[in-house]
Amino acid sequence: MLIKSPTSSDCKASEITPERLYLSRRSMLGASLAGLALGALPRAASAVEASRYADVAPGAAPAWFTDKLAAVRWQAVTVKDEAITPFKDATHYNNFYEFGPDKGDPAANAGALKTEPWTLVVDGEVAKPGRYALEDFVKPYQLEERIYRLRCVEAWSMVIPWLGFPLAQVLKQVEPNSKARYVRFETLQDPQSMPGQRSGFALIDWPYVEGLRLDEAMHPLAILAVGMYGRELANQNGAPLRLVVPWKYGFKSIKSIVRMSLVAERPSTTWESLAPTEYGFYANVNPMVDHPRWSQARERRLPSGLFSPNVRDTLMFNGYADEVASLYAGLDLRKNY
Ligand SMILES: Nc1nc2c(c(=O)[nH]1)N[C@H]1C(S)=C(S)[C@@H](COP(=O)(O)O)O[C@H]1N2
Ligand SMILES: [Mo]
Repeated sequence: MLIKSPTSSDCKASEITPERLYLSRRSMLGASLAGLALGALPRAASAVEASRYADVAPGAAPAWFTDKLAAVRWQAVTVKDEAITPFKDATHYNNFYEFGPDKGDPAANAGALKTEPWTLVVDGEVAKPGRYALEDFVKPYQLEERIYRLRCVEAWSMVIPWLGFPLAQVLKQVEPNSKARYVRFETLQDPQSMPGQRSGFALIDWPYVEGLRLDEAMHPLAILAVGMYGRELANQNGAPLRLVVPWKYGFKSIKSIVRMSLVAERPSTTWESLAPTEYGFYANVNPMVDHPRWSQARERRLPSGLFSPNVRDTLMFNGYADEVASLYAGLDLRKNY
């Protein structure tokens, strides 16, 4: 398939999937259709844009998740005057290359991902490294609902109500030492359940890796999410644990994390190492710095169709400039894209 380049001032080329340019297209073997992995829907959520929260009944959630739901801080952070993206769009228009290159592939294939049991390793330059069962890892933290914009580098966006807790709380707990300057995150590697990790997509050096500077990781807006729309994360959205960094392009928000390492050197990350002139380590949302092949000035807010386009201006740091701009004082954002 040819990848079209959009003209600079609109986002009409809704078919562009630029991150895929580096991947060969092969038909998916072993793809299986499966339902969503969903948790219990809390009553509290029904007061908030109820119709957009879910259009399918939740499945049975594990006990640890149901317990956590009882004490959620709803709408701890919200987006004013911007509608939440319908659940259906947020769970059926995804990038999760482990499950295939097309937007519908994650929903179709991620049912095979086994999220229970799940083990998370925290290691590297910390006083308290650990290997946790997921339910033990999340035990100390209160879940907050964070309604954030998500802006993909491909110029589409959503507004998603996540359930998670600040990454900073975890970092404080594990006590980074004086050598720790970055956090490196790694996604599960399991070619058995992840068809994208089998031979057809050899260009990505699995597992998917992302990273943040330690001060970015400590920022209160950076969260680890275990849920969305008042329920468990759907597999295609990165169950059972993912990063959400709302002021950065979506590819920084790594899914289905199995390892977090505090490191001294800036980690080599998946998209940056595939195409360093197109995808930087920082990847801060910036309408003034275009991608080499398209403008970043505007975005398509989902749902957005050919006949009902929903295009809006992209905001500096995705609308979180007041909160995060100081992290980048003195940094040339044109060079450090
Ligand atoms: N492991 C992994 N994490 C990933 C990706 C991926 O392919 N693999 N895609 C990223 C990209 S490009 C985006 S835009 C977001 C999409 O998150 P969503 O599907 O929950 O909206 O996930 C990010 N996290
Ligand atoms: Mo993305």
